[in-house]
Amino acid sequence: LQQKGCVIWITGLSGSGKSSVACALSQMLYQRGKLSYILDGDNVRHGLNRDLSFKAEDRVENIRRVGEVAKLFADAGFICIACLISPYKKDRAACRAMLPSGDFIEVGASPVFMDVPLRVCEDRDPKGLYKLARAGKIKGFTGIDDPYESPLDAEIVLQCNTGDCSTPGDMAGKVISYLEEKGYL
Ligand code: GGZ
Repeated sequence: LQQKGCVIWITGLSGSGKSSVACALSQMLYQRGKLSYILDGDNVRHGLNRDLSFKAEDRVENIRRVGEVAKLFADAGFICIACLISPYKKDRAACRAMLPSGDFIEVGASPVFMDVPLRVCEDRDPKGLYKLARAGKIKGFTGIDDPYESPLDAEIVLQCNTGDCSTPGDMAGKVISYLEEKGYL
């Protein structure tokens, strides 16, 4: 196997498009004959992390575990794509610190300015969760009554400030270019 592993960590609000970009990216890597694996918060929470809630300390543990698993995949030579809201800077930094420098690539899937992305995500509301959160039926929802700390140190920022966003494929293409530039592809 001639492949150098790394972790692509996609952070952003619910509905920001993390999973769609991860899927498009994984397909592009497959077409290039590269092994990748997606660790999606939403899926991992059904198995490995099903004991965890959305309160702050459980989010911390959720991110720590996924960081550790992502590291194992990277060690095995995979391009591991982790997509979690991962709202706290400190936890993303801890995951970054688990890997050799350069092997943790943080992708800000939502724009830097909080008020705009929230509106875009809320407009999309693919699962109706924002509506429930606004109605007080989900407590502690990221962006509504729980914080999201935008990354200031992201290697790649995929911006989507308006309803007229690039496609997940275009965004994934930017990640591919970055991986090429850095010698992972
Ligand atoms: C945020 C929540 C919450 C709360 C349920 N806050 O868009 P989705 O639905 O499919 O993805 C979200 C997912 C977030 O899980 P993560 O593991 O990525 O979160 S974290 O990194 O913060 O641990 C959302 C759904 O779970 N969801 N309740 N209160 N998102």
